[in-house]
Amino acid sequence: TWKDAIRGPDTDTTSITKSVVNHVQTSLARQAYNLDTSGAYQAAALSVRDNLILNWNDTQLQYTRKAPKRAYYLSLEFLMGRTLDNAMLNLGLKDNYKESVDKLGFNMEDLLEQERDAALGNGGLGRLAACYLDSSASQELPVWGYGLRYRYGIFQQLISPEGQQLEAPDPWLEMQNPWELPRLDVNYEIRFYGQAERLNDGTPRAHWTGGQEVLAVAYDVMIPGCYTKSTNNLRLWESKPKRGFDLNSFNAGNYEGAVGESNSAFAITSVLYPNDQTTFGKELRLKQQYFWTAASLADMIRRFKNLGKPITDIPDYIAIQLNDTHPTLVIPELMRILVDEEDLDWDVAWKITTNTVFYTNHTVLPEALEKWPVPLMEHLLPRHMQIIFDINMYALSHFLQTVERKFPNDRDRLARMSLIEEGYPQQVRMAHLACIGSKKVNGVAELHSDLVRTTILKDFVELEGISKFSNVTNGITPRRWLDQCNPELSALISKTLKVDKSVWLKDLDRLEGLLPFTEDAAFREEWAAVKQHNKERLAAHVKATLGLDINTHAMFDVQIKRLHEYKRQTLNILGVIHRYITLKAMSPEERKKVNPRVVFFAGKAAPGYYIAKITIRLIVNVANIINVDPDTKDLLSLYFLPDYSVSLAEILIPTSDISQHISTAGTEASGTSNMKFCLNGGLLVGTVDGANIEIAESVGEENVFFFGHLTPAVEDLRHEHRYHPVPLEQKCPALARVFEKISSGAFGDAGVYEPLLATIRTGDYYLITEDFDSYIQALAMVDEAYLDRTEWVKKSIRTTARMGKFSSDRCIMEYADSYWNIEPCPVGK
Ligand code: 26Y
Repeated sequence: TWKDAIRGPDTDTTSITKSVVNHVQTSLARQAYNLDTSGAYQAAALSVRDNLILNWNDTQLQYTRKAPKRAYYLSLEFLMGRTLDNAMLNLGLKDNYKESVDKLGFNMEDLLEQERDAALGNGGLGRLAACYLDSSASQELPVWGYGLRYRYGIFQQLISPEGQQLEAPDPWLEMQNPWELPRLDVNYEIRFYGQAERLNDGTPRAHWTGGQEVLAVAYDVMIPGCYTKSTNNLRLWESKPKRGFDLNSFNAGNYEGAVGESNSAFAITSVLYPNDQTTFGKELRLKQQYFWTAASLADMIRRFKNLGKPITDIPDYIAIQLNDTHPTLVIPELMRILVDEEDLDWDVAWKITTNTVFYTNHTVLPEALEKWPVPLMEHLLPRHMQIIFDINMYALSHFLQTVERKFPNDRDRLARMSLIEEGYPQQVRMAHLACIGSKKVNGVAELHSDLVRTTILKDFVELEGISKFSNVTNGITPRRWLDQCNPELSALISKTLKVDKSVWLKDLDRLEGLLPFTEDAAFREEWAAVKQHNKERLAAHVKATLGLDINTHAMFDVQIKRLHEYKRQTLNILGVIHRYITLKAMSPEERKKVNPRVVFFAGKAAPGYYIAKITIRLIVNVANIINVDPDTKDLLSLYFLPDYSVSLAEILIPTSDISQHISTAGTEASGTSNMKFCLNGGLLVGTVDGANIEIAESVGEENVFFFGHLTPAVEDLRHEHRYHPVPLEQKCPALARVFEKISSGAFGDAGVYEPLLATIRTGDYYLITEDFDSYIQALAMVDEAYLDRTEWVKKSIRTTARMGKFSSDRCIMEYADSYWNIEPCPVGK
């Protein structure tokens, strides 16, 4: 069985207890009799880690022996969350560890709470990368992740009593981190600045010299597959100075100069940029991008060279997946290595590059498309700037001929397609570079991939053909997002299907076997009881951490994601106020018929995102008023849970009756939390956007609450708002009443919210006024559907049962087969 295959000989409870105690006494150098919870966590983690290390070694040895083609997933963000629970579950050792920890006088739940989240990401893109690593290892595929080891992850969010978001640093490495292995011997020198001189000897070569050199040092994070020995690697780079500091300057009395250079090396990997989908042309960010892509590529090429194959074989052994444009510099960097260092012809180098690299786009929002000023790029990376200009000439002159043939006299088209956007300053368009440098380009849901093909990369589709541009709809790992976060539901599913979870967690379509049980009243009761327990688990957590009492007999309505205008948390909070006004106007008799509702928000705002921060303020202040209003508090309450994280999501998601995914149509590329909620039996309230559409196709449209305008209408509506504005009172009287309430000072100083309200009154780019009425209607339909609790539970079961498509195992298989062309490389076969 898989158990024998992946476990070492010493995984019975007695041996585990020994191993934990041994780690207490040796690794931690502590006495077993006065151990605190934190020490117990550390020791248990080190003991679990021993298993991972053995599997990791075997896996990597196998890769070296078999030399399969490998895929490398380059992402500036990996939102891993906690590791201990996930590792024990994937190893199938959780019960044993629980028993041992019990014997030692500790509670496993308390131990798990000791671990800090590894929060090296902002949101969806970073968490997707983490799910993909889990699925790659679980399917025994030779895939490594490459990222940065930020000393500070995403900031900690504090909410002041007035509702202001405050940011505190996230020193996640303060306690020792048992999940990483420092590889101080694996390091590369990375150059910045300096001079690039073309040789002009008939070759395209140049010499890049001078400038600053820093060291990239590897830290390896083990990625255990589920119920397999396969354990992959996530290699994170840390920056440090090439050598301590400049002793000459120091001796000459230039102390600051001596230390300055060394500090600037450490600075590169000091902190994750907390901007999600809003670009900031900051030099340090570009430095991060180059530092990471150059170190990762050097590492891949060193490994490739060990195979002793000709350099032109690179595409047969390496596939590089770009998680958005952030790692696009691998394209010019690979060209630099091939041309300047390997002395290849430009054409040959370009062919190798464009057969090795793949690009996933995650957004069509203009403000999230990366552009770097040419002067900055020239200064920091002079050789790469030359290469980008050369690619532009080379690719575009090829294009030029085709374009001229296909679209004679179309000068605009060339300007639109250029890698360089004209202006002061000129800017490098990273999405264009990623596109022409890649073998394939994909979006992350059907609608989004269509938008990529018809809007931002339209010209490239017309030139290169549609087959290069395709879709891989996102997915989530059912290990973390069902088995780990909702153990009761997982157990109920196994019991009902009469199938061990080791089977259905890796073949999620099996959930369809639940469908016949919708007619089984006893099963429905168990299903509902699990949801109830999960609500109580959250309520206990909120009581313990925030001291608040939550009504667990209400409907739970959840919106948790980064704060962003396009995601429209504003629509939700304005809807809550509308509900409050409606309740206040009711008679006590009428109120008795209303089903109680608890609304949860959580999410971080980028520190410089003013409107998003006002939205948080409004939510908190509305909560402060309505949660104490004796007329309504039992029927409607509202919570903004601070410091949203992967761990908080794991407690919140299993509680939801409904969750909200209400972006303006055409703006949310996919969304992935929508999948997490539905997998846990929460129904979806949403717009016809991103993966919501495919979720509805799978679970049945009768089981989702859709509202709002469709994508094709959005452009025209925006145009109308700009050129033929209609006063709010006329356009949407219900919303006008909500605005009046806010402006009356009902939720504190009205002036505070004015800039937020103004974005809606004038312009309304995200179409709040257009969708408000149908949004309120959708919520009314939710209320109505909830009255028939039997039917509601059936909807919940059907939803879970039909979510098989959204396992990230399916996504990774698609990438492996249709993009990377890699195969499983299981240990010991
Ligand atoms: C350029 C920089 C400021 C930047 C930083 C972070 C740009 C974008 C991002 C993050 C983007 C992101 O998280 N996109 C999300 O990717 C998810 C996974 O594909 C999608 O589900 C989600 O719809 C999309 O918004």
